[in-house]
Amino acid sequence: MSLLQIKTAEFAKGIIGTDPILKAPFPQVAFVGRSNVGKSSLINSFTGRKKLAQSSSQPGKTRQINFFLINDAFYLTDLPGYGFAKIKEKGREKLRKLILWYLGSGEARPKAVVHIVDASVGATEFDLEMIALLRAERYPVVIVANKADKVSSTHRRAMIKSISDALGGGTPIPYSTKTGEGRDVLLAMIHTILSR
Ligand SMILES: Nc1nc2c(ncn2[C@@H]2O[C@H](COP(=O)(O)OP(=O)(O)O)[C@@H](O)[C@H]2O)c(=O)[nH]1
Ligand SMILES: [Mg+2]
Repeated sequence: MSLLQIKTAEFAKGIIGTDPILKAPFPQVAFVGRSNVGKSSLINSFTGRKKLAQSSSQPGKTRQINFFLINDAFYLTDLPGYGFAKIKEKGREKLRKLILWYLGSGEARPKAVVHIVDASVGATEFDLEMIALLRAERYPVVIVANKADKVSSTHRRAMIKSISDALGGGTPIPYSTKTGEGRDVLLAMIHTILSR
């Protein structure tokens, strides 16, 4: 198993629409997930940088798509969390449009999408909507079941199967930003995707 080594990781830019960065000669790997699934924590864990993506106690705070340049070779893109009820209707619609534009317009076209779900909650209706979009757009998808530490070992298999069934196949990678479980598997998968 060949792992991706994260040598450098730096914030490049936050965008809210078309931008010259989309023409940069680097592939993008998008990270998407419902608000509060631990996406910021996961980006920090994955890159091995404590504060790269601010992990915030206020869900739904990210209103832009953040580009992080990794190893001067690819962009990790952090999309706004979706499905957060506390954002007023208008703001929510804006975020929705931003996500649809990024994933659906063909202008950005990430090479793969990492879809993060909460292992202790399972796939929600928002996750079903997201996976439908990702499949329709024919993205290679990596499903990550974060907060695996919250699921007891007796429930783990059932959790993995239920998420896999709900999202239409593919085995989710159990991940925990608290224990580091799953990091090597995700690093290997991203390595493979970027090598294609
Ligand atoms: N138990 C557990 N909690 C986590 C894990 N990852 C994130 N969290 C917690 O989930 C909450 C939301 O995390 P955050 O990274 O801000 O989520 P985001 O809204 O998706 O960016 C925080 O309280 C984190 O400490 C994990 O792997 N296990
Ligand atoms: Mg966040």
